[in-house]
Amino acid sequence: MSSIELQRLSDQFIELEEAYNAHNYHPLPVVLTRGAGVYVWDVEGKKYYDFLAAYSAVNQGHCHPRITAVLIDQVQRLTLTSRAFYNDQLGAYAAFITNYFGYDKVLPMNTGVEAVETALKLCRRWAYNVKGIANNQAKIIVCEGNFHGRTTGVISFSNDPSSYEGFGPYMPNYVQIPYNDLSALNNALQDPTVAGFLVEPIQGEAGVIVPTEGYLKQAAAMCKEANVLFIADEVQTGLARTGKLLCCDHEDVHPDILILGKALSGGTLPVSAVLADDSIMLQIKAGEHGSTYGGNPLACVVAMEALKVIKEENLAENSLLLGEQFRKALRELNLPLIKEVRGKGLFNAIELAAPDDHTGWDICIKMMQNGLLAKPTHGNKIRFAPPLCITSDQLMECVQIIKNSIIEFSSGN
Ligand code: IF1
Repeated sequence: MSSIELQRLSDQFIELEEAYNAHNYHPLPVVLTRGAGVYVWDVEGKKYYDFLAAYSAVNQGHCHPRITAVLIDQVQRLTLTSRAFYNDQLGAYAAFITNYFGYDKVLPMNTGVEAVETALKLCRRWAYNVKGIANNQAKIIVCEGNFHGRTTGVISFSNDPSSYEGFGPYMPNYVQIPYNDLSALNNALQDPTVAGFLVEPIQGEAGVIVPTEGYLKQAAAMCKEANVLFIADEVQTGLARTGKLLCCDHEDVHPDILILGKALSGGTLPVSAVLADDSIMLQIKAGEHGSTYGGNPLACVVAMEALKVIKEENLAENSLLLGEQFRKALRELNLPLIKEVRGKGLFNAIELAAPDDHTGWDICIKMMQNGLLAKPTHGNKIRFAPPLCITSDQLMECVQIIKNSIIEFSSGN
């Protein structure tokens, strides 16, 4: 087919989606049809480096053979029983993941936001049953710039209008404080009706905002002192993304409630999890919380294999080492348009010295034309988060693509 015919092919897929799918996203104009490791291919046969990794849901790489193998085996045997009955995979998975992260219990859910909502319910139930806060009075501290998902409950404590505007009324009793501000946290913790502090160890959607060294450690200690639960949302920062198994591990913080999602399934199907010890987890009794697919046998086998791959392929170590290389190489480009390079492990972003909010998009279009896919966040920041199986040579090739794309953009090519 000619390049015109191929472009027409992509357009047909785009037009079909525009015609029948909700317009709740603004995707880059690329139609993907295959993925393997760090690569994805579009319908025209063009190959790209995937530097978004489905928002860190394919840390293990696209279509990891070990994960797809256990999925294919289980999907032909038993996919879903509901929790009305036991199944032969959930117990093994629960034992595996609680041991893997060092908690008494796991509550399995599906999407990240369901796990966040579950953590909030656990925190409130603990507040009433254990801390002794009066019923319906529990408050939870959250940070400005947060992103924890898109349910009406969770957007109630967002301060990003694109997340909450026009979806009210909102859930009360959330206290917003500035991120990375221990004094503000200390003040908020003086309120005896505070039950929990929900925080992203690095704020992803806000543009990979890395807090000051020691922030998480001191915040966790202050919460302990105030008998408030430290709740870490590691949906995006967890599972080796930042160069440790959990981002909290950089400061030896063990959250009271740990929230996982995304790469927990290696990008095959929605699998999330909430981990906590018995004093918290057993405050929810039979019939008081759940979901149709939570803990389904297919999710269990996939998640176990996805977790094994992370450790056996040393993805955290690779992320830590290559993240350093990536930030160093980007900084050494000395490109005027790059105002800041920040991140931890292979969870990075650049902030552009651009006054408008379309420069990020325009540069992502250039990088797409040059074979690398990334997405801007809040206009002038571009997140770079490839699968953690990327090699140093591949990473350096991507630095060249980023460099050439920014130079082409700057010179108007
Ligand atoms: C979108 C980004 C947004 C998350 C954290 C919970 C969830 C997410 C820290 C909810 C989800 C996704 C959602 C997706 C784009 C992406 C995202 F930060 F990763 F870039 F939106 F901010 N906690 N993040 O990052 O998990 O329910 O989606 O499984 O909604 O546009 P989910």
